Amino acid sequence: MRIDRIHVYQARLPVVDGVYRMSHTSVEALDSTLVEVTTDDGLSGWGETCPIGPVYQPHHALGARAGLEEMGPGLIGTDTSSTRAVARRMDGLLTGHEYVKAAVDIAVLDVIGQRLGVPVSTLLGGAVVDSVPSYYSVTVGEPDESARVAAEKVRSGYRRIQVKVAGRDLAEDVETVRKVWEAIGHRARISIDANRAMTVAHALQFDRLCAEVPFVLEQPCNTIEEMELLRGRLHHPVLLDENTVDVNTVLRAIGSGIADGFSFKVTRLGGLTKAALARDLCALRSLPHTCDDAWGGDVIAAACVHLGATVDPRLLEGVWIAQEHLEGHYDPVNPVVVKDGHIAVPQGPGLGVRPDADLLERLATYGG
Ligand code: 0XW
Ligand code: MG
Repeated sequence: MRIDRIHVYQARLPVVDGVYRMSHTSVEALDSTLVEVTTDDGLSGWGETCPIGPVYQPHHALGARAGLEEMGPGLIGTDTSSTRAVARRMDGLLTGHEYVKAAVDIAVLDVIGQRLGVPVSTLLGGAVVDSVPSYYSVTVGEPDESARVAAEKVRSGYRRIQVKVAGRDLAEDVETVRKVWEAIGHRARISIDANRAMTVAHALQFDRLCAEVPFVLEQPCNTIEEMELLRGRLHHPVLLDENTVDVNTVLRAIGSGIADGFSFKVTRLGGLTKAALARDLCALRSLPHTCDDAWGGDVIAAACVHLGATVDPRLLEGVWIAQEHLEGHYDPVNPVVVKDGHIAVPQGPGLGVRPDADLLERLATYGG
């Protein structure tokens, strides 16, 4: 039951449907890091961490690999019967860098699930659904085009549309929001995501100019202090995304009431074990949230879906995965896909997906 080897792999993931534009940064290809943790009882489990470039949040692909290099040798011999014990071991080897530790946490849960013959969702408290709603993210674009894409995605089954704004003229953002609303109306819920690019003054103006459109405003400003300044001054509910840098910050945000919900990233919070804690804190205050990650393939997608399946459906804003922007799968046999705006919870023990290692580039091995 002890870790005897850790393999680190890289996957290059081009964005197949064009550039994915956000207020601060655009991405054309992603660099994903996968870990395969093998144990001395003959099992192996997979984890993944894929920052969406080096600018979205203080995570980057090279940092993920450096963190694994720092911890890898010291993790050999660690007992995998408890994710909390593995977390303590990782904290003894490297402070912080939750997005790196997340990949190991997910891989260890995959191992435990296989050992016990249960899906990861069972280890996280138990699935309450067998498929989770996803949402579509419309990148920063020209107003008519954003409205066209939003309408098309609603027709295909999505019941939540996220629209990226900011980093350009306020007037164009306002026009985009109005056109999306005209195009989809109440057929889907709308999130407007500024990805940290608005000043407080800009967010207040934007909020007033779009007062007639029902949406949640996601991470308008850069810092949590700026977000605090918005409290009580907006027509629209507010979600925190990039500011939720760890579970402690989520706890603080819930305690101070600065957000009406969250856009969680599993790797940013430190993996599934910690994201499940954030889920439970949200449940105590009836706060809605997503179960996403920044980017990545089947492994992180499966992890997000397992977590999403354990959330009270009333509080689940959706599970975003990158699949619609990717070509191919690490696991061509049991790929994680969005169908009619929903994602089936993977069956089988552990994560329920198994990458074909031949499709990945092996970068390093620790142990053995
Ligand atoms: C829609 N996402 C989950 C995908 C990109 O990583 C950005 C992100 C977000 O909500 O900011
Ligand atoms: Mg966001």
